[in-house]
Amino acid sequence: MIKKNLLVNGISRTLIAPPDASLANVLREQLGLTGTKIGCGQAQCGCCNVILNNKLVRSCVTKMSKIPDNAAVITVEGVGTPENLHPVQLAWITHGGAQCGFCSPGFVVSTTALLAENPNPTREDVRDWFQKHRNACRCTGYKQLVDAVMDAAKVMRGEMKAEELMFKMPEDGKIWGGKYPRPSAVAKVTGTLEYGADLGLKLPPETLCCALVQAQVSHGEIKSIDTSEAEKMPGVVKVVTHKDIKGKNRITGLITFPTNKGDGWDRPILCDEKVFQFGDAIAIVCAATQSQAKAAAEKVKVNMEELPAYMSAPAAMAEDAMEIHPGTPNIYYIQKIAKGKDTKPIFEKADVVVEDDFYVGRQPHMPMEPDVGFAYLNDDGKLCIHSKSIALNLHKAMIAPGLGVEPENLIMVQNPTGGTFGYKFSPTMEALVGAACLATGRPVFLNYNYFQQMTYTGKRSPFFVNMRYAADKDGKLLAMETDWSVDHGPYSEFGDLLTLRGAQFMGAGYDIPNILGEGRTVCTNHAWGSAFRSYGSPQSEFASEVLMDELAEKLGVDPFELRYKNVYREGATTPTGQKPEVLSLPEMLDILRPKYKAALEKAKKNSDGKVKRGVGISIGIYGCGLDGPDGSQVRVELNQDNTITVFNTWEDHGQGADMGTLGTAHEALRPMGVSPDRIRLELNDTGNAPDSGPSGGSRQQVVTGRAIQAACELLMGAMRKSDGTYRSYDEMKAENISVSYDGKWTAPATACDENAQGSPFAVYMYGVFMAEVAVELATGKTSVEKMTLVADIGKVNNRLVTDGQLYGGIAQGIGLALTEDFEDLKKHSTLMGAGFPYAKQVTDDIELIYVETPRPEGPFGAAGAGELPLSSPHAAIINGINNACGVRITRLPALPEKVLAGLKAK
Ligand code: MCN
Ligand code: FES
Ligand code: FES
Repeated sequence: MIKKNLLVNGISRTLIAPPDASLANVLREQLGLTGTKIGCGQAQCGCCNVILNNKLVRSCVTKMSKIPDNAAVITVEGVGTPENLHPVQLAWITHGGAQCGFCSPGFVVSTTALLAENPNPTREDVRDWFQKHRNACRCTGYKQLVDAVMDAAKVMRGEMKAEELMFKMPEDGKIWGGKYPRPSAVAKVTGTLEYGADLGLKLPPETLCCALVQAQVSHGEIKSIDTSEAEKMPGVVKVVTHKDIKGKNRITGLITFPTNKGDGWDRPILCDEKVFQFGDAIAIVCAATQSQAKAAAEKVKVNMEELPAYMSAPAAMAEDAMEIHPGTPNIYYIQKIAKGKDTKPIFEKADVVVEDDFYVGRQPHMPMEPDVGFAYLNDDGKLCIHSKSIALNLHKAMIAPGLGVEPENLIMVQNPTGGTFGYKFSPTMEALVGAACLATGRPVFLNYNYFQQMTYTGKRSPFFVNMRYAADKDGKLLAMETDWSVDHGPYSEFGDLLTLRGAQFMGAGYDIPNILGEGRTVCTNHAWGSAFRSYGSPQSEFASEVLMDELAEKLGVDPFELRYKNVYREGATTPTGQKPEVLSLPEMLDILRPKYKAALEKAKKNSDGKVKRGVGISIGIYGCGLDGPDGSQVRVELNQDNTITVFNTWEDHGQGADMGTLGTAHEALRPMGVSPDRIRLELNDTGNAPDSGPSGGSRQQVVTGRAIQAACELLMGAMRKSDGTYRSYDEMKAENISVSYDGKWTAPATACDENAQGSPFAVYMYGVFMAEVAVELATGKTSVEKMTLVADIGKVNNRLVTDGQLYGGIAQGIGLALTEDFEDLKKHSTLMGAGFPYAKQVTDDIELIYVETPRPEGPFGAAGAGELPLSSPHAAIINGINNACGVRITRLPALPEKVLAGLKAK
């Protein structure tokens, strides 16, 4: 131990700590300053930024022994407080800089250090600073962050008053469609919002810390598990194995498709007979401290016979491949699509045919907050699990039988969450902490490190696609044929549904009268497939949007005009034979056309022997909802103080469930004139909220939005008096009228049949992406210089939120196109190794153009927003590369060496 005196936020502190303890841990655990977050723990994200003796440092790698005595430390708590916000924090709120907010304290501290050094930075200075200091944000695409820094700097230089930065309530009291800051923003930018790891530190003293014993191979048969040595280690209370689990010890994938050859009971909570992928959990050590649990986990001996690992769909589909789950074929689900006439004669006679193979890989989600959660038994003996779940009721059904708990005795709660981007549509550690809590009878806490986050959570499932288009000589699409294989990793949950997405979104946006195709879900030993934002459409639309450019090239026409000719118009149907609910694509393309022409000219003018510039277009479409009659339920209650509480499970990844709920409820209650501060939110606790379904499939604004609207209308109806005024709480009680109302809504949609025909979504999102790229001829390096998105997401609830959704999704599209991958278990297991896009990889020049076509089924005309921006921006970038230098990339990511090889081959 060493003794250090530190001046923390101006207060003198004496600290006794191990010399190798990190400053981040000491601040959080010993001083309770949990505003300093730990993301990567590896100096790659800046979530842990503090200012140490006037210098910005990453406190996760700053050892106590290296800190000079009497050093001055400033954490986010020292920058400003909720009552006394620093201009940087205020600007962050006003510009929508905090989505999940997990990166916000680090950025706020980083910006404070920047402005102390350079009070008048340019936008590029700001971006350079964030790049240099590795401040990473996965939600925002950085643009709103730079906007915030520029305004904060103005305030600090005295060129703008802080009041000018504050949100002003419009005179008509309407916040729908405006920029009202999200309710959680103040807590996020001041570091006072408590995420799972922060809450974990504040659990009662009897709480046990968990450490996992995990598979070090990708496929193997377990011969024995010896826990005897580990049990004797200091502080260990129990080593939990499959033998301690009272239920089926399986997470059910809730298979709903009758033709699925698996039964869905394929994912062990703790492995018993086999391990199916690297990192699979085999045992959980529960001990008094984290370090004791980790030390003991090292002592668990697992005798394993390694089996051949099938690390891709083609490998697992090979004739001689063994069944990964014995008794279930590796190809366990087939999805066909058949629309219109037989395509064979059409292809034979067509004027033009194009065909190509495409691959979109295993994109990692890379949220800033690694997976975390805890469990305890409440006073009623119910098991309560708090996690990052974005599918609370679904997870309850998926894990209860495996744990041996009745669903009514299981309560699921979502902690404030630092981003998921879909990986939390699958349960991760929920069943593990549940099992550990039941086995020990004590509260338990589990926090993954970033290596575990990367290697032992689900990933985007790679698609191997072959696609053909037939067209007439004028470019009218006549038919499409598709064949796709989905590498879904070892666990089946939602793999069939994802394969169906291939049928629904390949060719989406175009009126293709005749389609024939087949997709298959393949079990492999690589990372299990979980939802990732836009679920299936980035894989599907990459193929159909790049092939569209190949068709234009063969026809010798402009790819923009070829799209214009074929997009949905009156009489058109989607690939599933559905009539689109609105027809805004021609209008959207008309808006973009002059910008496209100007961009092409600019690209040509600015190309030379060293750098070639080009422009690419893509159409992006995604549905809002779960297939078919997706439903949601919400409760509203009038409180004694005449405020109104909304109860729902609109889980918040960071997208803004709080603002979504508030904005929708406020608009619904506007006839009564309730101000936003009188609407309270009780979100994401299955113990007190009805089931609003998961936050997947960009469904909540539409489906839960409609349920909020319904509940508010019921309450208002009950409160309305004959003279048009409204009853107070006391009046309601006096007249014995209920103050609590459940609103429900079910989408008027029909699930697809075995040929993928149906009307699966009542509402869709539509987008047109334009990428302006530059390719360096000597290296093959591509940079995206500008992105434009014309988006029709219906009427907008909150512009700060939707701007943030669109910017952030585009940034992930840039990553998907150029750098991101999770193929190599070693190389790709860190943020930097997996190609995480930092500030300088994401262009600062992103233009958003909204076409707000009201949706007949959306609440106040809204569609969803979350997934549109990642549906096909990568296809526009890849098309831009071809336009720039004639290299067609069909396997992502377009790393410099791939582009260079293409240039050399020409
Ligand atoms: N919204 C709006 N006006 C509209 C449509 C939406 O203001 N016309 C707002 C909503 O109020 C909500 C947000 O935009 O705050 C997204 O709404 P919606 O599209 O309905 O999506 P969900 O709320 O169901 O959120 C899920 C969606 C998905 S599926 C993923 S994955 C995702 C995403 O949103 N992951 C995210 N956005 C994310 N954003 C962040 N920061 N982090 C993630 O992990
Ligand atoms: Fe410290 Fe990521 S840089 S947590
Ligand atoms: Fe930056 Fe979520 S707001 S990571």
